[in-house]
Amino acid sequence: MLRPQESATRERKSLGGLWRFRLDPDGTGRTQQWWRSPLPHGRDMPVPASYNDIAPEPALHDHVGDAWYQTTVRIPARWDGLRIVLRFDAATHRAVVWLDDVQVAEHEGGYTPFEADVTGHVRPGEEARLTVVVNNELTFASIPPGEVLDSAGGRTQNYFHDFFNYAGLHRPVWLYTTPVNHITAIAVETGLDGSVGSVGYAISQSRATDPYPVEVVLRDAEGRLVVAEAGSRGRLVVPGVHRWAPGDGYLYQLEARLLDVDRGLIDSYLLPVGVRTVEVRDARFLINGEPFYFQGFGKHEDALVRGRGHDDVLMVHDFELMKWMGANSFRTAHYPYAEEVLDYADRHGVVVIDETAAVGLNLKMTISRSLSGVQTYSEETVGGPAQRTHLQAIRELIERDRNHPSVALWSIANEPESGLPAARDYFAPLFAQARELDPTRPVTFANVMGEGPGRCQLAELADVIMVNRYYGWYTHPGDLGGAEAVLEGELRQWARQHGKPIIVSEYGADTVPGLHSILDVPWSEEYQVRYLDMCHKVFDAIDEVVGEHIWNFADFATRPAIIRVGGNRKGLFTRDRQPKAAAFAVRRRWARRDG
Ligand code: BDP
Repeated sequence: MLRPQESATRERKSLGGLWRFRLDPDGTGRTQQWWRSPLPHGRDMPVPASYNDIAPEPALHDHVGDAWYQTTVRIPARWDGLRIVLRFDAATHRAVVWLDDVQVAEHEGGYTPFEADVTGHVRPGEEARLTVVVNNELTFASIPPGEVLDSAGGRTQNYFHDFFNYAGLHRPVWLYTTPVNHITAIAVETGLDGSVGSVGYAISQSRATDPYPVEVVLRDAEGRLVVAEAGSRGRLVVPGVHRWAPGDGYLYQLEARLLDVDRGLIDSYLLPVGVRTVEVRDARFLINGEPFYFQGFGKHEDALVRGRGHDDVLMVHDFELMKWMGANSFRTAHYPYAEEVLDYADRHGVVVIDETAAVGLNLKMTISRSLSGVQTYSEETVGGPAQRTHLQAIRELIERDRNHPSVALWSIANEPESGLPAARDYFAPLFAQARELDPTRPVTFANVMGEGPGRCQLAELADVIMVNRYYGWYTHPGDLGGAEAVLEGELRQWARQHGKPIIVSEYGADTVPGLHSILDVPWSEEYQVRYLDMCHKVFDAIDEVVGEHIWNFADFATRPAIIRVGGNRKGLFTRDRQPKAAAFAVRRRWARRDG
């Protein structure tokens, strides 16, 4: 699905702003057909943003169920004769959309876009009522999974992951145009042969029979023509290529053009292209044939007030802080991030591990009474319905992000229970699908503590061993010597058994800024520094370790838990982006590694 853009033949209009909003805890809106008239008792709600923290109301913060959004859209008269599309960059976790009285879209999954051709439902020069119902319930058919419970206090949402279940219209909403005959998809695949680069491309168009001629033009970053070819599939050759590389986000611009001999240009779409290769060879992760060491963070889309709402201001600030730290990469824990984030990573040469929202496929981790003793994988829990949603999530992630040079590795899940044979049955088709959709990138998942090298049934399916480890925090608190021995022993065992590159995708210690101790006292700033030093000493001793992603870039909101004090505090930055002592210590390490 191509993103809306301004080009010679396309226009877009943001629908961001204040929408009318109403919670619907009893689910009456669907039966009473609230989309048919102005939302009764609607209040103002900003889009994009999570709705949860906008007002100081427990009912809003902890809402479980449907929430309704409504706005009025005006269609410019000049759009007459064009194809008009309505697009949501995300609606968490599912949505149904109406224009006036007609349902135009429905989508499952909270972090990937969906759209509807609404040309037949609007009239240029007039306005229409746009209504969306967003539902935030997590069940065993959703990704991530969860269960809705009826408790004395009402309906509550239980889930098996740490971060708070923010919901709403988190990302931009667009109305955009394309010509009636238009380009529908572009896929590129880049290669290198010495100093010669190549850009394989495939362009699809709406007119399948008797298609229009296609022309593809590649320009360099200064806008100079590099090469042009005719045909909907082919390979552009780029002698003396300027590679996309970590720290050097050099982008060419590919223009796909649909042409007609009589009418000239029919449609044009512009796609930034970074020419680079990614490969796993033996125990190395190679970018452009050279070993790459991941240093950076697991992150979250998380901020005060706006929750998971996308915001360019915070995005640029976070990238600047990562640059200040000397980070060269991050993981989109634990869901696909806004596309603006990947664009930024492309332009700045930051490497991304791109993850689906499949987090918490692990009932061993639950404290829910209704699920104690219940198996993770079964027809009642993580089974066929979850697997179908998960396959769709992987498909939508790869279709959305495959053209981003920053994306180097797909992560199809975080910390699933992986020691059971049933895990292999559940995951084997998912790995197969990811590889079939994108043969150019390695595929992995984040392994959880306790499902180590002797037990894990999925490591064999992964190209890279990616592990989240908390020795010195969840085990061995205050005993960094003991933690070091176990961490080193385990990583060496992974290396011996699999001979694959290892990325430590999470390690960290909760820290309250201002708490100090000379002793090894968990939660103190000094303990976070010493804990990270201990981990780094181990990583540096093991050749197969090709990456370290600290958990987390910044403190973030979680569900209520007695192990959380005002959220998860493992950030090197506080939630309002102030550095803790460890930020300075790690910055010194990463500066040394670079030099
Ligand atoms: C890991 C999870 C991550 C948590 C982290 C923690 O992958 O989402 O936030 O632990 O406990 O298990 O801090």
